[in-house]
Amino acid sequence: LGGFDWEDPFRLADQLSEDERMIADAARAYAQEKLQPRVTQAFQTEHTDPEIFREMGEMGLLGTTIPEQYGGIGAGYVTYGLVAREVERVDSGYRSMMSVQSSLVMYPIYAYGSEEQRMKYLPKLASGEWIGCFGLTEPDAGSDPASMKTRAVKTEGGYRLTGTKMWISNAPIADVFVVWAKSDAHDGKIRGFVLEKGMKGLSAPKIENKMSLRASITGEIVMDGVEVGEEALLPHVSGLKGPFGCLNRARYGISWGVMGAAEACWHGARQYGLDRKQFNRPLAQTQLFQLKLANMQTEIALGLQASLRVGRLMDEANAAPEMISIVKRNNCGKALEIARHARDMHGGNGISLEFQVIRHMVNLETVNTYEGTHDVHALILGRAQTGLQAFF
Ligand code: TGC
Ligand code: FAD
Repeated sequence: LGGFDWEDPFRLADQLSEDERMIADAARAYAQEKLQPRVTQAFQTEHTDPEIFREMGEMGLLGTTIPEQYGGIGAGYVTYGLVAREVERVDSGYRSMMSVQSSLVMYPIYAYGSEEQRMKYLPKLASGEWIGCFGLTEPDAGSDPASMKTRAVKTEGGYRLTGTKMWISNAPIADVFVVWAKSDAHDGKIRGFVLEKGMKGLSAPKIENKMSLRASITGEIVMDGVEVGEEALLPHVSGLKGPFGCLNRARYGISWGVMGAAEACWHGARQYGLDRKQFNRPLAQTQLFQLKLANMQTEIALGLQASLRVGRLMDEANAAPEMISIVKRNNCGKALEIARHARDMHGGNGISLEFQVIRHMVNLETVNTYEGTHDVHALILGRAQTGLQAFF
């Protein structure tokens, strides 16, 4: 029989390649040395430092799956997941900044864009010189993006876009906007457009006073008759499968990321229980405390194995969206539960930002909601096994 490492119960590390381990270690070192020291203040003051994109770009953490000729490092989806785990171990907001740039901006330009669009945008997005955002959600179209109101109307040289996107990560500091609109020139089908900061009629006001994901800036995208040329259209995709193709990747990354946040909470609770004595013994020596630690360890070990399996299938281009719904939904739900328990196990100290757990807890409320809520993913899975549509 082999040994048991409490931190890595199923020896996930042994299931990774040398390259995967190396990139994960580098991401961990960057996140712990450069992100961890500034996160509490960033969260407190609701400040997003655009420099973080440059730092991540330099480390090769943006668009990890994009081929080298466009500025990426041509790594696989398991590597992308491992990076998300390390960044979100510090803060879900930092992972959000990274995954929007990688999966929701670089991926659609790479997968659906023209060669000119790839060459123009991808290298600068990979280096972090340009910041990107992804506009799908609207004030009246969240879980049901098919009901979006944003329209692209054909003009002589291109299109005129009108509409408002809501809850958009990175938008107020973005240089590049991937937005989805119903296009009258394409039978009202949803099409993707790449807009640029400074275009007439385009603005991105910040949404203030979020109590969650405060280190990651969020805004609206207001398009008041934005005129673009034909070259702004993403030529190679039409319909909801365009944005969903991007969401598959981002949702998969989130499934790893939230396990990083959960690990941070678990490790914090364990250490707190070892350090703090009540009734003349460490809290960690009580049965209830150990039960909670065992539950955390079990859910995280299972969640990471599941994400690894889905990641391997993604690397073989053989994963189904429903598999991604399972890991996004379950890992987010479990991470949120773990963060709430860890907060409780820290007692009064648990509500202080100093002990980190409440920050993870409130962040995970967002992560459980965006990219398809916990319940919406249940409906996707319910439909897949009954053949019955329960959305409406
Ligand atoms: P439905 O009839 O199911 O599908 C319409 C068309 O889309 C295709 N499709 C997919 N293609 C690829 N991957 C997937 N996962 C796909 N899901 C659907 C489908 O095949 C069909 O194609 P076609 O060619 O037949 O037309 O559409 P519906 O309107 O019934 O959808 C219902 C539902 C609930 C599944 C869907 O709308 C949904 O998932 N809603 C959740 C919305 C969501 O996830 N929004 C995310 C916004 S972006 C964001 O939150 C970023 S936060 C990032 C950060 O900060 O980290
Ligand atoms: P709603 O769809 O109104 O849902 C409200 C509640 O109703 C939920 O509990 C939901 O599960 C439930 N519900 C909805 N439909 C059904 C149904 N048929 N049956 C049963 N229950 C149902 N979007 C982007 O496009 N780009 C981004 O970068 C982005 N970043 C975000 C960042 C943050 C901080 C946040 C909070 C959100 C972000 N979003 C982004 C938006 C996010 O994807 C949406 O909030 C999410 O899809 C849910 O939509 P909604 O908020 O309109 O909630």
